[in-house]
Amino acid sequence: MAIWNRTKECMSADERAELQGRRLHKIVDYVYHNTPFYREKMQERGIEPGDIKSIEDIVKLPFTTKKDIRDNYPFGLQAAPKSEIVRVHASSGTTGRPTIVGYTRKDIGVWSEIVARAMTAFGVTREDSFSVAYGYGMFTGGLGAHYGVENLGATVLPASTGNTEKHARLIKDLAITGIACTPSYALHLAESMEKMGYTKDDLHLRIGAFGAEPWTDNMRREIETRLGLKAYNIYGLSEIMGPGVSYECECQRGSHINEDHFYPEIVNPETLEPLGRDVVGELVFTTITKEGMPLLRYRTRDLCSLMDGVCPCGRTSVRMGRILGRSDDMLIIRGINVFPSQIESVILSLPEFEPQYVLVAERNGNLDTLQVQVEVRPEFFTDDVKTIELFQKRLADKIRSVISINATVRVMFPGSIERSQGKGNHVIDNRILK
Ligand code: DLL
Repeated sequence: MAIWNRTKECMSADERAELQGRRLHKIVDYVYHNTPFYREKMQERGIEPGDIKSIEDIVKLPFTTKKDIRDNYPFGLQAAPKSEIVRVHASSGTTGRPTIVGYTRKDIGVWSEIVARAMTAFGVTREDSFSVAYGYGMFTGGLGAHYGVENLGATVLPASTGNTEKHARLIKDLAITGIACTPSYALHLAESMEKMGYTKDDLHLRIGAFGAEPWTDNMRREIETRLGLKAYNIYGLSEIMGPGVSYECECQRGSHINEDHFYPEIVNPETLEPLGRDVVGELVFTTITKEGMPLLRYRTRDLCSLMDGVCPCGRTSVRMGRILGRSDDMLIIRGINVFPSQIESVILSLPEFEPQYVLVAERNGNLDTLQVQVEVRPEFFTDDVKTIELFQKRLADKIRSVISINATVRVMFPGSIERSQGKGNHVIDNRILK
């Protein structure tokens, strides 16, 4: 398959390290002189831009957290002057102050370049028509994917979220060949299309660019079967850029990081000690070319590992494994770490359940309880209590054997769990309120 930017995506390890070192030095010098926050942090550590000579020197630099960005709301971490900022995005779905990220014209150019790299890796060409069904607006998904698809030269249908029936109809009538949205929305769309009586043969979909939330290989297979396409992972976060920080290629052995723009590290989330790249830990990024709001060693809270080495696709950039969860939304039930994605995998390993579920954590006295509410598939739906109890027991037993956790299972009617247009929310933690 084609490669969008062979020079950058297939660099030798030495060439890349040299480029990263040069860019790191430049960005550190830039933030030192333009962001008082970083100047102070570096002065506290007794370091100056001149101390950062190669990429290995990155460990001398301070970390940055989401709290740092919030504490400097709205524009405290912005390095470029206001006159250079052409776009501002604001993070979605968080409590308190939103995270504001400003982009210069050059930043927008880099962003549309990295998304074009991703789309090319998914096999998108100028002949494709792509529906972008991430939310447009302050969320980075819609506009981020949009600019990349346009840059590549394919046609964009800026569908955004909502209005699912009209969207489904246009996918069919306009012979749309690609779709970019969250995996939860892809399933919702599949369901709506099934209700509208469409079959895979009415559609021309062949490529899906899914991300913005954790998903599993079981979910990938489910979406692929129901929509009749090949599903690829695209990862990103608004603080660093938006979608396109990393992307899968046809080999689907991890997602290639655009390392010439974002330098990744894996650290222990408790001690912040750098870990081996192949160990699961917290992913940290330094933006080495960004002008609007460059970040040094930003703690993503995402847990994953990295894979070095040349991929059979020819790209040499480091790959990240699937996000196993976040170090901050991981549920701890009676001392056991539980990631929603683990439960999802178990649910999908049984034929009677839809991948529509909510995990409800409660505290009874001092004891944590976990309830898994999950929809039964319409074809398995019955009002026979014995059968429903059997379904509940089967799932509870499997969760116990795979994740070593006792959960109660509540089987829900088909269609009764609220569908998400954007990122799915699978966790209700009522313990936090107490
Ligand atoms: O979700 C940017 C994006 C839009 C990525 C569209 C991909 C596609 P935020 O709203 O800032 O930005 O959320 C970032 O979402 O730290 C991860 O926890 C999670 N996330 C994003 N992509 C993936 C993915 C966008 N492919 C946070 N797999 C990140 C798993 C993902 N988690």
